[in-house]
Amino acid sequence: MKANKLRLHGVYLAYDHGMEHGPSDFNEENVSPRFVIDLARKAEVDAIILLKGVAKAYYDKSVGVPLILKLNQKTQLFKGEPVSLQTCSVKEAVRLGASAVGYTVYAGSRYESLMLKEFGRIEEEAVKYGLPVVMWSYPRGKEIKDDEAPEVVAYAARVAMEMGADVVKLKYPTDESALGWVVKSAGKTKVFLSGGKRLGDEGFEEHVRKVIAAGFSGIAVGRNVWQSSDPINRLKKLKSITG
Ligand code: FBP
Repeated sequence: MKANKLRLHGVYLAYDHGMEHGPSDFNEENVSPRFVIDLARKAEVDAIILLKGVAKAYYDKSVGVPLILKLNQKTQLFKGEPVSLQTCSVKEAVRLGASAVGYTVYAGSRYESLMLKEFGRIEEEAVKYGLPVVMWSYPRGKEIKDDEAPEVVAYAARVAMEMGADVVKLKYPTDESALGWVVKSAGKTKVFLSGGKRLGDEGFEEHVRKVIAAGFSGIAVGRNVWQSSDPINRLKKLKSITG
């Protein structure tokens, strides 16, 4: 399957929550991967983010939206130090039509070295296939007291840059004046905002305006879109802000 090229800018729609959080994030409509993939198609988002099971069963190139296939995953059922290891190869991602691969690194966890090692290998393999690599850079673990502290978010940006990620997905820092420093810390790595729990529509749009003004390239959002009562118009509005 020949993949569509990923634009390193704009709005990516995340839908890996069934595994990461469990189906409690969903309602009768958005529990269906078909419903969310259809949203992505109708709103012409810049990418959809899936894990391999949903991609295998529901995605093909007729969707017309580039796929970012996330290669590692974990559940919330395990309560130990955060660790998420690879469950899908780059080769399989290519076979499933991916335009890019993604991977979450929990820097600060006692298992960070395992994730950094896997990310390093994946990045080298992705380069061979000509695929961009997206890092979910989420410092976490018992040593991380506040994962949204500005210095922690900036460190997360730097980790992605030092590891060769093309795009990094970050939490919104608690001090907005740090947004510019976060972007600088990422160097040439494009910075995307991670959506988080559902805020009011206006509250979330305000965050998106601020990060774009600070030099972020886009957003990778899930719940703030598909948990809304009008997800297509939400996406269109967010796209008009990111450009
Ligand atoms: P949301 O916009 O819904 O927060 O999705 C972004 C995302 O990074 C998902 O890709 C991932 O499943 C989830 O957030 C991880 O959330 P958590 O911070 O709870 O690990």
